[in-house]
Amino acid sequence: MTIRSLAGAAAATVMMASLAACSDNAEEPAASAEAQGQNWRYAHEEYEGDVQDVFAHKFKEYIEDNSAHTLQIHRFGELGESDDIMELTQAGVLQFVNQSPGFTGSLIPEAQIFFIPYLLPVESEKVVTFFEESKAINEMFPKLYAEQGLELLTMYPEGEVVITADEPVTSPEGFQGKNIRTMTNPLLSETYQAFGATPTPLPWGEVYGALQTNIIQGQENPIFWIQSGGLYEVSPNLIFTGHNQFTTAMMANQEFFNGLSEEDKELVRNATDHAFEHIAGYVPGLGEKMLDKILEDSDEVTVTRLTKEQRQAFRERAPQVENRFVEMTGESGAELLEQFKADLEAIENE
Ligand code: 6CS
Repeated sequence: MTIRSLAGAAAATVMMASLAACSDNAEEPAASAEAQGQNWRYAHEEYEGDVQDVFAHKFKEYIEDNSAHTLQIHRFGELGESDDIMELTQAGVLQFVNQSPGFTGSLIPEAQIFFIPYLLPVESEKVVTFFEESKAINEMFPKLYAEQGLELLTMYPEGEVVITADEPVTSPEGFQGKNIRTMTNPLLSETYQAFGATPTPLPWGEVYGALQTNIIQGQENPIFWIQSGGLYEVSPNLIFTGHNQFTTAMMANQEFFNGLSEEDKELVRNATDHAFEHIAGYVPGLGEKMLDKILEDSDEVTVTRLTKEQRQAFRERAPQVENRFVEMTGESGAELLEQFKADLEAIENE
């Protein structure tokens, strides 16, 4: 553990104790608490104005405009890393959490389905329809999250995933010998191994420093995050491989959710729909806008869009990752994958 992550963990522990002390009002009689409104806590993984923050504020807006409840939003770093905010939610200290499957994959192996390359389309509009209509997302995933004490409220896209590296890479051979940072789930490591690189799982807080000190030579993320986190400053070669969409998920502590009145459950579901609809219009085109900002800001940045032939060399390596997904998740993963593909086909045919 680095000094930085130790400090983060210590801060999260202190925060956890003080949040637990603040949640004493949970013992108030339900009727009076509801009339007065409760203060709910919601943590996400990003910075001010980023996609998860926009989602959280739309959710808050709906809750506060339509009830006496208030919502306190905690951004990245306030309560530690992504794993810390998940732990706090499972412990009931936080009521809501936005955690990406990139980190949930170690808790719910099936969530790694989002890391089979070339499975999800990269076009935002298509992907939004997929998240709205998919049975795998809306019917199968909630059961898997429930097994971990979580009420899955929604999953939504954040944009096409782009690789950044220390040089413009156009083939799996070009990734040889490069440590590419991945979020901490085993299947994403399989993807980068298949792509010719040396996968290096790291929590978010360590990525910028690891690029700056050349411990890693690249990473993957949507463009808005490459801009907002300043990753282009330390990893200036942007490579569009078309291999994925960044997916994230928003959920509640299930015990908390089940204890809500029917009216409040409806409020939470409506607030989720309100936020999702906003994001559905916000994310398409965001990558292009943020790319313009990056290019305005830096003379060093290069943009490589792989040709169809160049992509094919990466695409050919996807089946081995898919096979590993099924090996890791067994029957449950195989059923999910079948439904996922059927849902995608239905969107293609619309
Ligand atoms: O790469 C990461 O770890 C982060 N990427 C995004 C787009 N959101 C949160 C996550 O922690």
